[in-house]
Amino acid sequence: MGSLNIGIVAHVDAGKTSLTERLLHHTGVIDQIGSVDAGSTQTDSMEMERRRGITIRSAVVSFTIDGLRVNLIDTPGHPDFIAEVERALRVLDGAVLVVSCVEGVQAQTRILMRTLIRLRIPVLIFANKIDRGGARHHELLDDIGEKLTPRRLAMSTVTGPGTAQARSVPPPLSEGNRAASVADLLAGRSDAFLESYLSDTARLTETDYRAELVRQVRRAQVVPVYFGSAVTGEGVDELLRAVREFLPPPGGDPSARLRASIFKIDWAPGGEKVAYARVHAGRLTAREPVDTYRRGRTGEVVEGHGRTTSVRVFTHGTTTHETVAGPGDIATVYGLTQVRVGDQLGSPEGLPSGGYFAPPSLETVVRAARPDQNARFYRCLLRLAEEDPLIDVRRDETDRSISVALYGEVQREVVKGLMLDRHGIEMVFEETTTVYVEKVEGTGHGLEVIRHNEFPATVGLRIEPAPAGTGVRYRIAVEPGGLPAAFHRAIEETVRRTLRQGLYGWEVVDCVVTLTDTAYFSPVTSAGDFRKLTPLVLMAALCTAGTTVHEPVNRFEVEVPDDTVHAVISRLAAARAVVDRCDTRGPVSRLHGTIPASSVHDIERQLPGLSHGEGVFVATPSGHRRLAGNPPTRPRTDGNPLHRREYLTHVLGRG
Ligand SMILES: Nc1nc2c(ncn2[C@@H]2O[C@H](COP(=O)(O)OP(=O)(O)OP(=O)(O)O)[C@@H](O)[C@H]2O)c(=O)[nH]1
Ligand SMILES: [Mg+2]
Repeated sequence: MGSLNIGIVAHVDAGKTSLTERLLHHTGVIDQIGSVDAGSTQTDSMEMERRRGITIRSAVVSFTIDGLRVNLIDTPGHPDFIAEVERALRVLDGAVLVVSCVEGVQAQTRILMRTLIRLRIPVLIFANKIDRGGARHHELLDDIGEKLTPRRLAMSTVTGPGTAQARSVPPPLSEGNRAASVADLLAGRSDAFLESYLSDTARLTETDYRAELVRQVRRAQVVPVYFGSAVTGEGVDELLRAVREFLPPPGGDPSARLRASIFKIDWAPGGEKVAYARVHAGRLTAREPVDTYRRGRTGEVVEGHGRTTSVRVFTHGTTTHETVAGPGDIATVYGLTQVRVGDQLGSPEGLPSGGYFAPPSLETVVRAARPDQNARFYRCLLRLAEEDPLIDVRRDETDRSISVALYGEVQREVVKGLMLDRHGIEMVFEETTTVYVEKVEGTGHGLEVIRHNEFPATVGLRIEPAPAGTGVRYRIAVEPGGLPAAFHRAIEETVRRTLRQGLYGWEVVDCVVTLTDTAYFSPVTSAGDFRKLTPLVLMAALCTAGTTVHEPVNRFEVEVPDDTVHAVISRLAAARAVVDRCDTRGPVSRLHGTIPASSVHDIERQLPGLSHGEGVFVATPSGHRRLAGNPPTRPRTDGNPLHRREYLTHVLGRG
């Protein structure tokens, strides 16, 4: 039996976990519907999730619709856990995006939709909470059309919105006035459909409309919108039918080389590591050796080896059974003690090289409250990083201080809670610093020629700026055959590693580095010579190009009562936020703008006091902006003297 893997994604509190519970009930997996508020759902199973009533880690459950097994991943909505969503997105065949009919399209929803569109993942929208006071129907459709995608199609109308009796009614596609607007939408992406529509409208049947709609949804060209309620169950059967009909069942060749990605790490009650893998191709079997692949810190592929002891696939809810996992399956894999989230099994092909969302922008020095626990504390943090690599645990070379990168306050509390619950370690957070980045200002060249430097090698590099969000791109402008592949690899890896710390100690992003000159002596020169020479050349190039320091910023939306809007605006201005839009709807105003990531927490803390406790503030990472004034230097570096400006200026004499 093949499986379909779907994810439920949305802004925090939109109702993802409640909807998951409903889907499990409607497909006969559970008899009793659990509730988020009572901490009794299938997918919010971590102690801390139940306590807080929010989802922290993605969870997998499965059910069957008409003979098709569906694995469903319930994801967290809080922006601090966006990395969890990203991991899920890498293994999905389709997504259900939940939007609340009461709150409307929220900031996080927009970011998620943008990413789903970019990844061409087919999407169904579930417009939830039609039973709740203030639920809107037509306005929400307009909102979705304006903020998420103009290519959306309402699959139901609502009667009695905002009451427990609210019903969602699916009208046919091909009848009355609706036929023309549906045809108009579909014809926009299909000349064949346009032609049949224009030549003989009357001959097109409901089946023709549906078949074309299925094609376009599967190609991520149209997004159907279903109205309903995760609490009353209204619209849930219709959504299940849509999952079966509109989302593409996965393909994949079972006889091909194994390729599977690990998107979640968990621990069995006995402490054994459990890796959740989605198989893309080939077969994953118990008691077999497997090769593992991951990206190292500098983007290089790191290979490892392990042996599975057990492979289980989901059958019913959260239960699994031992079997061979094939393409499309999500399996829990035991025995691979070295793997972590983001690794691939079997093949390095398609190994991701960058994230879909911005990485954390705050870095905090941490320690165990009891100094005698510090060594164990570091090991436990590394173990946590296997589940969540973006926390990026680092230990400073010189003062041995440990730091972690975090998205925000809620994640910080969760990390603290996990350390205490799992390992009995009380964790102390010291100063939090912003993680800045450096961008290249102009074009710079560096060249060290063989016989004129202390290594038997020539390296020439050019560095130049590139558009925001493109990371570090590396190009070769020399005859590739002129240098052994191992030397090329050594140069590229060293370029990437060197750029982790620029002239001010921050990571250098958005640039293109081009290899312009090479030479070596055979058989004297080694890859090690290139590894030692490359940083000198690159840092010299960087010095001539110059860099500027940029701070991470968030897009924010804040909703406040009208009479408090002036106070809120002036507080935002003091926090160096830039407000670029202000909409007033009834008694509330909604402000939109950009704010330094470092100010987000202060605003969150101050808002209740400024807005009679009624303000709602949502911020999501959104790139960087140039810092005015004197650029700050990174306080903790990896100890490499090349990363200190003084060294470059005085020792190399090239600053
Ligand atoms: N009235 C009503 N309340 C709902 C509905 N769906 C969810 N809720 C309530 O909304 C709150 C949030 O629901 P969750 O299911 O935890 O939302 P979530 O999207 O999983 O939240 P996170 O995982 O933390 O992002 C809970 O109090 C639910 O009871 C609905 O259809 N109608
Ligand atoms: Mg949830």
